[in-house]
Amino acid sequence: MTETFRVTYATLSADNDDLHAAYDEGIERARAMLGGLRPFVIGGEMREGIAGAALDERSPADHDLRVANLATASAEDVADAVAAAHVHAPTWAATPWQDRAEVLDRAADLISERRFELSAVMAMEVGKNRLEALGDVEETADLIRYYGHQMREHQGFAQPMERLSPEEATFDVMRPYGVWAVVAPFNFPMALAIAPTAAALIVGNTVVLKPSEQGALTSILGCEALWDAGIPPGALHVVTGPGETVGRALVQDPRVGGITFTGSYDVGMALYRARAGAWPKPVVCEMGGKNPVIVGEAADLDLAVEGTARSAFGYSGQKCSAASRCYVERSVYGEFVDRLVERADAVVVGDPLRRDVFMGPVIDAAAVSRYESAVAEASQTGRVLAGGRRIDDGALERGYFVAPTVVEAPIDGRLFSDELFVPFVAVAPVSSLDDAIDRANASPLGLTAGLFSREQADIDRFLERIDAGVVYVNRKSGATTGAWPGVQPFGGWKGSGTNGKAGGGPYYLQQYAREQSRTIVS
Ligand code: UN1
Repeated sequence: MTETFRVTYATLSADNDDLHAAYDEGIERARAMLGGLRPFVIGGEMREGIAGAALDERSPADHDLRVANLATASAEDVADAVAAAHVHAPTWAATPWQDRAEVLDRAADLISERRFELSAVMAMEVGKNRLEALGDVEETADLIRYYGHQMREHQGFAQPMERLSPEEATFDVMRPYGVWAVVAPFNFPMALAIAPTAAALIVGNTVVLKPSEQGALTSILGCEALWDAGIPPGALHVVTGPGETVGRALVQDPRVGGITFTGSYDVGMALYRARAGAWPKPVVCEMGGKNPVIVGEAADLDLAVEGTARSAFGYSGQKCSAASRCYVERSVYGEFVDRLVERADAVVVGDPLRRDVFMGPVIDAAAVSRYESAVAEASQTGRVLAGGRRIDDGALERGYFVAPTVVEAPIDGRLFSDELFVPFVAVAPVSSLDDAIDRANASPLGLTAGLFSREQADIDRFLERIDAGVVYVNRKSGATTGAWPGVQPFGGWKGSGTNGKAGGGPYYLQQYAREQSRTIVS
């Protein structure tokens, strides 16, 4: 039954007729939400932004499918959103935390209830397959539930402290910053837009969200669930438009107390460097990944091949957590590579709404050219072993489809160091596990990493030495991808994140509030 079958990123397959029948109905409801003018929302008021500047947003799977005519906010609109959030901040902060948590619990339930239409919209808007889109929606609901659970476990982050004399009463409380800006990416247009928004809200900040223009409809529908659940219109505002104008105006506004940004290393680092206005501002950044898979000679190759393929090609390699480089001990290299190539060739690519499709399109023409230039480089400097071409047969001609690709390339070259964000994995042999770990750690990024080995000594060595925030050993459902709230906290080390604290983990919410120690002498 659909009510009891829950899709997570660890779901390997779901040949569940009820689930797919419910999804098919969700697609019909989703279609009715597409195509129209999509205003942004400030203080509950719909705004159409700059006249004549709406973005004609098309599906990456089919250019003939109009997702939305997306309004573009002006600098004044952004300033209005921040002002409205600023005015409402004291009221929301004064709302008891139990009430805030209750509203957000309700929002999580609404998101779960709407999961089929939300994920169908997402599939059409960003090209994610059925299970991955359902996973994104359910992850959002579970992230929100987890943050509610954290608030309750910490009693709203307020606790009595020791006292130095009998006359003094002392407390430690976590207080919100005021207005929090959330700048979200296209690839998890629910989880990475709505969950940080919920985290900021639950601790008492008001929020201005700027979704990606390539995932905005999904993000706005997520906001609707929050408003419908009872988040006051003054507490949550959403503005749409390009990062260079709308995003920049938002993060530079001095009334914004803190920022969450998920996206590229370059933008995240620029934001982090520029973050301080008159005083330092917290910035919660989750940036890129160049996530390694290490296959040891004692690996179970069934697990290694499946786990690598799922993480390299899941959502067309467009996850910060995607596996994009493989270091394989020489004795098993030939067999591993042959089997990975066979597995890549078997991936079903096509319309992400189809039940049997594993891999949809990449997001846009820029992603196709990144893919093509990586393939060209691999053919010059190494060998393309699987894929390496655009797929444009029949209806796929109307979308950005490329084949899952495995290449052998120079181990010190660009294909082993640059994040490409396409379904492309580079493989190379190594002489030892330590060599593999050294190479894995040489990247300035450190988000996720995977090891396949049945040797306990290898596992211990990997866990002791690897510089990454999310690590997996022998995981068939994803060598480097598929973290779930409350199960695998998700955050990066080094250039992959700013604070060393992870989403869906026990230390996440504290980033959204500042400590106040209170001493009251009687
Ligand atoms: C991202 O791509 O930015 O572990 C996040 C995963 C997902 C998160 C990916 N939960 O694959």
